[in-house]
Amino acid sequence: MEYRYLLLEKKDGILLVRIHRPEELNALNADLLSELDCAMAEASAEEEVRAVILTGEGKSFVAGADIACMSTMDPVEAKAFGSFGAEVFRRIEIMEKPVIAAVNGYALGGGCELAMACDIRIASTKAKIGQPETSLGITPGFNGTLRLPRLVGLGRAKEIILAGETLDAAEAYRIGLFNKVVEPEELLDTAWELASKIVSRAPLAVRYAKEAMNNSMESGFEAAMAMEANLFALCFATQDQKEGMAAFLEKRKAGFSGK
Ligand code: CO8
Repeated sequence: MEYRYLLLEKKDGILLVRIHRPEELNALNADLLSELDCAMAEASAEEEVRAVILTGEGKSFVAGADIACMSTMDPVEAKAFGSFGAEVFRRIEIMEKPVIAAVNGYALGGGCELAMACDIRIASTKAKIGQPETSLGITPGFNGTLRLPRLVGLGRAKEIILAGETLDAAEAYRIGLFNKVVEPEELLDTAWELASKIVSRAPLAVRYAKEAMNNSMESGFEAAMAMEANLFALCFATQDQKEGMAAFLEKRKAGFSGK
């Protein structure tokens, strides 16, 4: 598919998706959200893609949902737009392949929510992240009220969302919202290095581990225990489990097939 707002690059099992809507600091309108949804669905379907890195072009990762578009919405339109964005982000969160956000600049409102839907967040020292919605007279609408408390704890999430705060990269790292902060010129290399490391592991084990962790945050302890046990057992039906363990015992590097 031809994309208007996304630039895609694929190499060594990794898909780099750059959000490119420079005049609006990569603000999310419905078309951009649809393109993102489509690119992620393609990445899910393509066997050669094993990890995705999501970043923004210019000084912004994503400066939020498009305020100009939202300004004239009635409640029905707002609900449809909010639900659509939330569904797109949910599909990213639960896709079978790992997604790393390389947060290069502003990640505000919907931008923070998009970064949180990714599995891991690597940020540049120039990144700024937060949920300024209450200063616009709205609540977060792409599930920031669900994911921020899970990532940083309820007290800190309430402080950020109720006060409409924006954090610098160091503070976001301190509270666990960013996994790592690096100089801007090192951002993509760092994200790429991490993605490469993940890609070198057994793909099904990576997929099941992600599924188990997502599930553990969303279900009761006993149900999560059962899910982990099942996914763990499922690994023993794969060639990669046999190869990984044989390689260890034979003191050689494993060659995984993804089967
Ligand atoms: N939407 C639309 N346009 C935007 C947005 C945005 N979110 N952010 C920036 N822009 C535009 C500006 O209007 C400006 O356009 P123009 O050149 O035509 O005036 C251009 O981008 C450049 O922006 P600035 O001149 O403001 O650049 P600065 O470097 O001075 O400031 C900031 C950068 C701090 C990022 C500033 O642009 C800003 O505060 N932006 C808004 C950030 C924000 O509030 N984001 C949250 C939006 S609400 C949201 O995301 C809710 C998600 C859930 C929605 C559910 C729907 C129902």
